[in-house]
Amino acid sequence: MNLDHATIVRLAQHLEDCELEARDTTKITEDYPGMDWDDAYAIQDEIRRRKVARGGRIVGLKAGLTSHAKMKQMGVEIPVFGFLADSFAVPDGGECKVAQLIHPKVEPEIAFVTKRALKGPGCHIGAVLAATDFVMPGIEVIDSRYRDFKFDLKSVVADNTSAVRFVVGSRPVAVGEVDLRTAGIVLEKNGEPVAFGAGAAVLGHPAAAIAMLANHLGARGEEIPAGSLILSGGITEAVAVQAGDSVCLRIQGMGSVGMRFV
Ligand code: OOG
Ligand code: MG
Repeated sequence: MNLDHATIVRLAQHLEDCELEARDTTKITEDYPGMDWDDAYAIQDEIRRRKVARGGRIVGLKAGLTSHAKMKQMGVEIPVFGFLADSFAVPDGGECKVAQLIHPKVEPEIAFVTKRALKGPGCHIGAVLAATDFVMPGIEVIDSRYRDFKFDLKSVVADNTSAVRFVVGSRPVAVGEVDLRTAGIVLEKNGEPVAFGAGAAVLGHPAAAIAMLANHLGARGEEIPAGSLILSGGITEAVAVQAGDSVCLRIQGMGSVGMRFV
């Protein structure tokens, strides 16, 4: 680690204030070019600690930048991991208030819910499928705190991988009932199809993103607890939304999920 504890606390407070006050900022690596991966995850952990200290609950985890479409859109090369807080959850068909956000975009994702803990190293797709209780369609709303969504990987990790809101479908599907590689997806905005893909866009199989998360946590002596909700990452490029828009994600064999922006 290259940053001292006081700097980590200050940067976490700064980024979380930007989230809560819906204002953007410059990339933190501009001021701290020597920041390393451990510093970046330590800042994210401090944001998580702040939310829990205020009575918030961590309700899930997320993988991001797990598809080539997303990596290309953001100009980066490896996946990143973050957390989902209770305050991020929107009910299926519910409203998301744009005034609380900076420049929201939506991503079509496959959500996993685990029935057993997953621990790396050595976690693989088979272990993930065996530990998965069910899967559901999910839409993640991302809202990078960085101006114009311009970031590098360490800055985005510190910023809890742009997480801000999410919605998951209400019909759980057993993981054996659907081929998550070939399952087709359509993301609609205001009734128009705007992005298409299939589960395999995420690392060949979305369960591979969950295995990577378990291996990432394993290297830090942590695990994915049983009963976790995990977003496996955007299947297509993220789509910008504004007040008045409604979005719906349909996944073959898994039903649909939607939300409105007001
Ligand atoms: C980083 C978060 C990406 C995903 O699903 O790929 C992400 C960003 O693009 O702002 O959540
Ligand atoms: Mg995402």
